[in-house]
Amino acid sequence: PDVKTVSTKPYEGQKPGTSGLRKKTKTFMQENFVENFVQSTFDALDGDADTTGELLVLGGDGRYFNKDMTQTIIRMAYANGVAKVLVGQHGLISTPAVSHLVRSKGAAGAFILTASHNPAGPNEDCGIKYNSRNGGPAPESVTSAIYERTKTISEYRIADLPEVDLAEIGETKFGDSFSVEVIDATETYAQLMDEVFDLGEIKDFLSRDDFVFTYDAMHGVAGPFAKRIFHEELGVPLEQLLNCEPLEDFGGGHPDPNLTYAHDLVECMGLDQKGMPLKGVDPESLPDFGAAADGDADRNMILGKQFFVTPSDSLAVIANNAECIKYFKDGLKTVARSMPTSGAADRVAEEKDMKFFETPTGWKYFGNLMDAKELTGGKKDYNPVLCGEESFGTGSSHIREKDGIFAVLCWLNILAAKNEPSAPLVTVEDVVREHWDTFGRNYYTRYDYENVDADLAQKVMSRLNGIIFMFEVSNRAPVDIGAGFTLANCDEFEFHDEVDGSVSPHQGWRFLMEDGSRFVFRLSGTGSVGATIRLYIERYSKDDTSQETASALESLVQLALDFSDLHAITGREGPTVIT
Ligand code: VG1
Ligand code: CO
Repeated sequence: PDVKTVSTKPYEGQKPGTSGLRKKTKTFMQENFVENFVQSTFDALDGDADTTGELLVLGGDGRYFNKDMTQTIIRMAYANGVAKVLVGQHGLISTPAVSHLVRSKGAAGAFILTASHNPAGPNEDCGIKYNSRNGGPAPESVTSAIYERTKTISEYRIADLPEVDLAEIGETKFGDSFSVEVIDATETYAQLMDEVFDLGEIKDFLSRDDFVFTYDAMHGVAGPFAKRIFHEELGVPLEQLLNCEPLEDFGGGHPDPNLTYAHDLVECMGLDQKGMPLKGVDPESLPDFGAAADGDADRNMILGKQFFVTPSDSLAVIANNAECIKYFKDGLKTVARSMPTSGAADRVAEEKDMKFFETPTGWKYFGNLMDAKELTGGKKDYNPVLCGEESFGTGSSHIREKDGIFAVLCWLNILAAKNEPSAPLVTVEDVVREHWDTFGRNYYTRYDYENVDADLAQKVMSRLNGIIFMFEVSNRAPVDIGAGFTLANCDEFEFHDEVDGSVSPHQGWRFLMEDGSRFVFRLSGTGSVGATIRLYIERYSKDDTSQETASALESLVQLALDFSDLHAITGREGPTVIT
């Protein structure tokens, strides 16, 4: 096939955010927009990251415009000297499965076509993310190099390849030195899950007649993976697996597994959108376990019968019960969470003498820990790491991305271990309440203010900077700020990576109280329009663990709003979404 060089002009704003480049689909559909970003990526990858003569993995969440981007990237991969592209059937591969394929097939890297939890379609979002040789999101050094390149790009290379039939499994050669193989990605992922979990034990547990499991794939890429694992491997009837047909617009939905956007599942589990039990439903008629995924299947939401598990609690419970899971059977020794995630896991780590790390938001920071020799002690035996984020992300060192189905299997495995065949069912709620009884409870909520005018968001942040400055000049003396809270510390979170020495400043404004309560503000790095302000609120109680979250946090929320003057500055009356 002929390779041609096409001249182009830079687009502004091709800066990868928390998890790749995300923009409106219409922006992606502009002439050369995708080509510019892909060529800039190939250009930026040098040294060990160079893809020449190597294997590249290519997959996505099945959203609108992905098929076109898939063909474009294949043609550009050829033109840039890649030896082979491994692509998912219909272009579909979940983010965790891409991560595993890169690692297990020895690929140089991967392009993942997803805007994750953002809606899809001509008027919604698209995304491209590059993952490195370790299977994880490219580190900041690489994403910055890509961005720098997008600012000066003047040409890209593309080959005249015929369209690859993405429906047909198999390998097609083009010329002597390039091929494209279309694969069913559920196969290797199912093998991985079989290595990580005792699927037989989970299957036995699922066959109990007093336990009903349901899963909502929200029309994202999780569907085929859910069918493969939960139905084929574990025997869950297909009618209990909801929305498992990937659709280009996710059925018009917002594929974000939280109480607001996964409303069908939430209602089916007998909950309202605050995570409180719906009145007037017969609990007997409800499933015992419900879970949902986001568009690219790396997020998870865990629900019991009329019971919502916060992602932060989920991480802590898994950490505390890790030895039930085959992959952690030799003992889990390292736990990490993102900064805004609640401190529930910290208590488990402390109690069980595990190493503990706090990283900025986004999965790329966990990869370094997982690959660090210091953590593995340089030994052959791998020291597994469990990681989590408050944003419905849970995962471990079995791959280098968060993994929605992995989290669900962790829970099922824990329940399998805690239940005796003929004894009454130990439920999700029982497990969490027992956890709170032992460790206390970190009440937690997140308020999102989406699509705020960027200048107004900046005003809020300036105000927060002002408060932090005042605190500094008063020699960081603790201040009584009302409602029984004393401000003990406030700062902008700056991450110093112990592994590679890199520093990531400006990772969120933290206000820490003397009693361990806190509120945190951050600007989202995954939105496609305006600014999204996130407000994270947490309060710990050792003994009082049975309050409603909203009332337990009411005064702290009010303090955070007063501090930031968020509503007056932005003209909002409340958040767009509460999780
Ligand atoms: C959000 C979440 C973050 C997560 C990221 C990618 O980022 O807060 O925890 O890692 O999305 O998740 P931000 O910058 O918008 O807060 V995914 O599943 O969208 O790739
Ligand atoms: Co995602």
